[in-house]
Amino acid sequence: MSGPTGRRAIVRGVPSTYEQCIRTNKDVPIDIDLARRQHAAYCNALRDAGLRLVSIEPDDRYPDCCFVEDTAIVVGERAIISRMASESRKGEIEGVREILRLFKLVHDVRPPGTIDGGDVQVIDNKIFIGVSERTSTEAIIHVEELVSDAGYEVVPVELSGILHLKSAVTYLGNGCVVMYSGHFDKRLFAEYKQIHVPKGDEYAANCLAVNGKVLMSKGFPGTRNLIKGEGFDLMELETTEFRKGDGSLTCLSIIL
Ligand code: CIR
Repeated sequence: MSGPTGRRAIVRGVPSTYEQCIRTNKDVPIDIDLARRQHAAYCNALRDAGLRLVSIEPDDRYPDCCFVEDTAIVVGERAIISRMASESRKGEIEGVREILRLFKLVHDVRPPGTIDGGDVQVIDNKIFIGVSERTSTEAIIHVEELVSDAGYEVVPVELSGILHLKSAVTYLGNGCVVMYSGHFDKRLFAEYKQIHVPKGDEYAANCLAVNGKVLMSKGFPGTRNLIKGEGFDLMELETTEFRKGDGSLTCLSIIL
């Protein structure tokens, strides 16, 4: 099996202000204790996948801070700190920068570009980046400048009607992506085997693959069977409280 690998995962716990995070449906109550238990189970799954965890304390000033993926993009030996478009999330990067400096060569996205890590899907030497409400073409051009000398090719993906690229497509390894179409040009992923999630399972397209394991959200048997059918070693996790915050599995970590 060949696929994404990592030694460490940066994670950030659930702040007590989490219910005030940016979300589509503000009327649904969030159970913070349950969110914390789901986060703890996620951390255990990452450990089971062989990752050493680097935990950052949650910061109540930033209700979205558990969605640490958005704060940085890690490509090889470089870490690119996001310039986040969301005003309430901008301060999240400081705690993450300190940690990344210990392990990577750190760069900042230059203004006026904006980017969220959730828009970035690395597959081998290709970096697919969603052009979204959060991620601009200026930022994509800058990322390209920073990584092209290391042999990476950047592929912009125009998005419509979804938050992030990885809300709709993620890489599983072995040349397989899982996705739901309709929000981007799926021909950009023509070289990969495409697993299309059944209708109603859109949320399940966000899977986290690392070190030969695939973490997926519980409650989507159709998608689970399709992924299992390709021979992947699956771990299913409850993510109900993160879904209410418009987040999912990849959003909760940065893999190094
Ligand atoms: C936000 O809207 O920024 C958060 N409530 C959700 C971020 C999810 N992150 C991700 O998909 N990478």
